[in-house]
Amino acid sequence: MVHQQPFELETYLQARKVQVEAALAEAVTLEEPASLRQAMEYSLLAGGKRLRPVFCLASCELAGGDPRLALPTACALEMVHTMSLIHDDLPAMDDDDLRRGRPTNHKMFGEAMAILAGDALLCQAFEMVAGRSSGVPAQRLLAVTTALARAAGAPGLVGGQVVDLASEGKRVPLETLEFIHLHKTAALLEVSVISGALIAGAAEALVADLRCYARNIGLAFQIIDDVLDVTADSATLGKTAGKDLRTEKSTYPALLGLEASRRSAAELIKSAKAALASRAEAARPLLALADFITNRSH
Ligand code: GRG
Repeated sequence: MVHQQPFELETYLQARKVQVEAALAEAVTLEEPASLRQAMEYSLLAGGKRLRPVFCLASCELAGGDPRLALPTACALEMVHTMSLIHDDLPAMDDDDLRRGRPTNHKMFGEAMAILAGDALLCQAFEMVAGRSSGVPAQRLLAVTTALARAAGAPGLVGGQVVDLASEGKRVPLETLEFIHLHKTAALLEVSVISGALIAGAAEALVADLRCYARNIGLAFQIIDDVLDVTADSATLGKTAGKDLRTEKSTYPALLGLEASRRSAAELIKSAKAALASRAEAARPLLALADFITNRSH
């Protein structure tokens, strides 16, 4: 009988993070204006879990592709994510002064530069996919570009953020909260998961399973984010804790309570893993990453 070695997520994550950090460090090639480059890199190279790039590389591998071909897209996903954090922290949005353990972009460089650094990162993300992904057939890059544009735009992050802002200070129904989470958070996680597979030329059935996995982990991810806002401190989170309560934001803990929120996230993770159950061996990184989402401390 062959005993399978336990999957070492910590080691896997560390190795992938090193790969992503190295690619990100070289990604911004802009020379002038130096002030813009500095503002872009300040947030892009500020650490973070790098989960979206790791999901992309892991799904590329699962689909039998070479993850090195997915690295530019992995960087693009982190650029869109970083842009959304910079803009989310602005006074006109969530108005925060702490992110990833340091002052937010607008606190360092001013509001105008923070808006522009976000804009530049968003545009460069599309350049990474369309113009810096050598060795990947153009048709696959077109599919990734389209999916990324939808996830970042009105049918994704932007739409979710609009409803989120409109819901502040109100008690919204669970369906509205789910809408916000699916658009603001799950949409980018979904494209992170499927883009690696698209780059590898995965069959439609696998992309559909990955989509189902991703929507479930995406929703669970935001529920846990809401739970951590209540239970963790600012030093651990690297951002201001307890903010949702103070700003009377509708969250899962506010609507359901902490325990029911945790149970709801656990159910979603179970469904996510079930979507990949038939691919057990090749899907080990993604299965372990699903558990990481509920067990994380920040
Ligand atoms: C301008 C196209 C455009 C979009 C901006 C501001 C905005 C629209 C959307 C806000 C999206 C947002 C900030 C969602 C929160 C997602 C979330 C849970 C972030 C935390 O992600 P982690 O925990 O952070 O992966 P790290 O720092 O580890 O990367």
